[in-house]
Amino acid sequence: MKRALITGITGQDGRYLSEFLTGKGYQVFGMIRGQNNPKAKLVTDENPRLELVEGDLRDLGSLIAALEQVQPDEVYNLAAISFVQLSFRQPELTAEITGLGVLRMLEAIRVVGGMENNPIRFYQASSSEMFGKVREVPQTEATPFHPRSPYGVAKVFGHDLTVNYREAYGIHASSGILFNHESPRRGHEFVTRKITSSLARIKLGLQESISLGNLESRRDWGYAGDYVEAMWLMLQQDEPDDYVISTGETHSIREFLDVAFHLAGYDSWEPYVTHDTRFDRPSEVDLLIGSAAKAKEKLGWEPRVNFEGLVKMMYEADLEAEAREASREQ
Ligand code: NDP
Ligand code: GDR
Repeated sequence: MKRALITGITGQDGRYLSEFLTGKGYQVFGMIRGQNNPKAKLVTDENPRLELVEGDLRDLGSLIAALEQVQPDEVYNLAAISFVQLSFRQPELTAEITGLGVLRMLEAIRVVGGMENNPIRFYQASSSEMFGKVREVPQTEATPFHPRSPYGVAKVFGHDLTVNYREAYGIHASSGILFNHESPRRGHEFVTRKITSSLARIKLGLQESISLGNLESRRDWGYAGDYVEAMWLMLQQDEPDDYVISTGETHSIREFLDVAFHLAGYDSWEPYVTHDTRFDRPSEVDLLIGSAAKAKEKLGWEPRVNFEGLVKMMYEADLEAEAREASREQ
């Protein structure tokens, strides 16, 4: 039975990946931080075969201890400060966790696995935010980076380091350059989930409007359940490498609103959306659209859920959850 360690187990991707790997027959360990983390119960209720180990990306000793305890075949490093807007307010913490955290995990693997023929395979959660002010359209593995936030800068550091540890120490380290991926498990701070959960509440008469920032930026949005399979596929290859994972379609926030409000039976979203400058960013990523041609060719990976299917899945899940919550409160 293969053994996998996932950091960021309580996040959107950690939850899907743990279920995916358990389904493949893995023994899965999730790294959990803090004392009495309330999300521990959520993830073990969801996946009763998941085991938890303590650790924090800010603490090298805790990473070494986790690796010694788990003895993993594969490590998926998903933990991060992942909210771009927060990274402008807490840039040092973002660099510490999203950037230096990768260094600590790679060092832990180097130390625990030994320098030569290190058997631990490593996945780094890199991001399309690294492309930032995009140098070409669509973005591929060869597109130069121009990050536009402290988060993007920290991810470039983690990505470059992953490549360096592969080249310097022969570690089977791969970097997945994943474009935005969403789901009913997406955090409420991200724009897609903020829209679908607010819309569900508007539909149920529990809320009047949504305050948003920039509606013009364009993202290549896929479904998280599809994307975790790509992470696993990367670690099954003989050679480690970097792969863009995306749908190849781009949509603005306005288009997301169009589809969501139409699904909910509204002619227009405009009466329900207000602009709040607090959600604008000091520098923005205007356009993202990826080419996953390499992943298709080498990994045989393709997304299954399209944009409309994704919006529908998220809105319907939120409508059900909000209705359940409202009836419980009555
Ligand atoms: P989430 O924000 O949902 O999850 C982040 C996870 O990181 C949480 O489990 C959190 O744990 C954990 N974490 C934060 N700080 C630490 C720390 N100091 N030590 C250990 N764990 C910590 O992210 P997603 O699941 O959406 O994304 C997973 C990864 O993929 C992230 O690295 C993200 O940057 C990257 N990514 C995501 C994309 C997306 O569209 N979702 C696209 C491209 C890249 P806790 O619950 O304790 O706070
Ligand atoms: P992003 O996702 O920054 O692409 O990072 P987010 O959903 O936060 O923003 C997408 C776009 O929507 C605009 N926007 C708003 N965003 C939020 N969060 N809240 C608002 O009210 C709002 N109004 C407009 C933003 O300005 C932006 O242009 C996500 C994260 O998961 C990263 O960790 C990951 O690396 C990238 O996707 C790929």
